[in-house]
Amino acid sequence: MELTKITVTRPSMPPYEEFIEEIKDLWESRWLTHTGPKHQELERRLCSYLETPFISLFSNGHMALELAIEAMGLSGEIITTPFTFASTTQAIVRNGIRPVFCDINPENYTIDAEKIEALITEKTSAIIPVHVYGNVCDVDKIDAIAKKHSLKVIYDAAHVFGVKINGRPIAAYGDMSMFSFHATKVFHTVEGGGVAFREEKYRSIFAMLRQFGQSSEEYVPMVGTNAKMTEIHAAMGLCNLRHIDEEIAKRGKAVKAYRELLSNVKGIRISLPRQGIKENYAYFPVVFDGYKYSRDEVFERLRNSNIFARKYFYPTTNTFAAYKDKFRAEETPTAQYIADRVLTLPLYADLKTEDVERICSLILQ
Ligand code: T4K
Repeated sequence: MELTKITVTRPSMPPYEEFIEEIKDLWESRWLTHTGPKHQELERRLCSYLETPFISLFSNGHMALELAIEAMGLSGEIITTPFTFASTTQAIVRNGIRPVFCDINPENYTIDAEKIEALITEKTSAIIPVHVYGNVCDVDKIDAIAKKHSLKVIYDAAHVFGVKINGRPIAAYGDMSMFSFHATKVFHTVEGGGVAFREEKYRSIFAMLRQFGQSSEEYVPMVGTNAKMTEIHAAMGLCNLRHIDEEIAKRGKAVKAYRELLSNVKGIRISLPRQGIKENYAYFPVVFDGYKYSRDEVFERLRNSNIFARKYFYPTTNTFAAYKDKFRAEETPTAQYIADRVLTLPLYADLKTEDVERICSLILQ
């Protein structure tokens, strides 16, 4: 008998009938894209859920980040980390800006805030830290550094939808926060993304940048692109948002089971939230450091049982072939160390406790 395939993640889906009901009126209105009523409603609902004054929606998280960098007029150098998905670094480089890589801290794999100041030069315009896996950055320290050196901060918040720090929403930190609404994320619109911000002027700038730089049919004051969210995607978001709290709770149940089974195992490190964090259980990374099997051995063993964990985030972005000879990976040793040892285990709302137990017993046996 073939074992059921378990992948690192599996999208949450609203009830089929609910989605059909949500998109029904599009057959009447024939208004399918270009900031239509569903897009606008999703914006309003997300502002309320994420407790942010403004959010602009885009075709995906990557375009959201690229355009956030552009909208803020950043240039020169941006301090960031290489322990992330390709998108973060690519968004900086595609804006013609040099990423300056700061190492990560070994506890929760976010930027090591103690190492930021040494990397600041007269060319530095911003910091783009990544709240990786749902773990939050040292936001207070980053805020203090940014203020001291007059730098902008855009958080790559792709993994932290709904997270709070001591009751304060994650989007309240930095100048902007980019969220990914990709199918594999805690909250999704199939493909999609958003930037949360507090300065109203960016609303119209984002509206132009994502629609060919146009502000009206006959006036094109900016060089823009096409990065709009369609009404069908917004409809998926409206449905998913109604169920988000139960989906996060279901993920939490799987994480609890993992934590119980994998805590206190010699050579296995799991990350636990800092105090006061309301988690969203986005990913479950495990670091094999001195364990009886290497990360790659565990990866293979799971794969042989039809379980597809992922090496998020290996390799680090500063070693990508696209940037050959441009960066020195030795400058971010902790990122290299973790990237060589980390495995992200399957995690999604429908993951059964029996499956978590099976995965853990394959790792532990
Ligand atoms: N910043 C950070 C820190 C990010 O992690 C990401 C995206 C971004 C920025 C950019 O945001 P977006 O532009 O993507 O909105 C996946 C996702 O595509 C990507 O969104 C995500 N991060 C990244 C961490 O994971 P891949 O290349 O691993 O995707 P893929 O196709 O291998 O899918 C992973 C697993 O998900 C599959 O094994 C099966 C499952 N899956 C996937 C898809 C697409 C499904 O069950 N259904 C599906 O439709 O990047």
